[in-house]
Amino acid sequence: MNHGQTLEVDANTPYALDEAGLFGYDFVSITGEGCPEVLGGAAVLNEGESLTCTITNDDIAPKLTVIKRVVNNSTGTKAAGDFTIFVTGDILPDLSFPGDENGTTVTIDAGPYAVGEVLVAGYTVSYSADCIGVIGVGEEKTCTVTNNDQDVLGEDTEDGEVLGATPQTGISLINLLFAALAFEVGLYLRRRTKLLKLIN
Ligand SMILES: [Ca+2]
Ligand SMILES: [Ca+2]
Repeated sequence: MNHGQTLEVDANTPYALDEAGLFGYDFVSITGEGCPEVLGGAAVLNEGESLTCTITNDDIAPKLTVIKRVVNNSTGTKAAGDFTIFVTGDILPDLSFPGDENGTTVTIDAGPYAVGEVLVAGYTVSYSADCIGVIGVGEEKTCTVTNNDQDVLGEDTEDGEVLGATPQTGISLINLLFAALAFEVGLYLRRRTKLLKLIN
């Protein structure tokens, strides 16, 4: 049965009250006089009696883990903590924290999100697939941000990397790119939501 529905039952017969698990939601309580207090608990009604029970669920905040990898196979000396990670989304205020090889887990709002970082001179950056996307209640995703130290110009490349021209340091540049990216994701989702509403 659905929300607000009334069901006719036989008198003096125990009926168990339960709900099918809804992904991303925790069971909180059943309230109402004469109602069982736990899922699966039974209620018995006399003739002519009626019973109203309220089941409360709570949405589970999505979790995002950001793993920071730094590859120093040229002459780089930076560690994970020398990089600053950003997480941005449709609703949540932007989060910012230092990188960690063991991963940093944050709870975020359901919806679109994107992970970025402040560019560090002399390092290239690459993001795994789940560093941008949409996350639902109860979901857990992992994003890996990998930095590789750039070979110094004029030196032999040991790992076939493309030599970077001038390494960028621009906090403002990355923020701009990042904001544009997050905006695009948000825009896409709002369009999709509208479309779904039209279809249904
Ligand atoms: Ca909640
Ligand atoms: Ca390298």
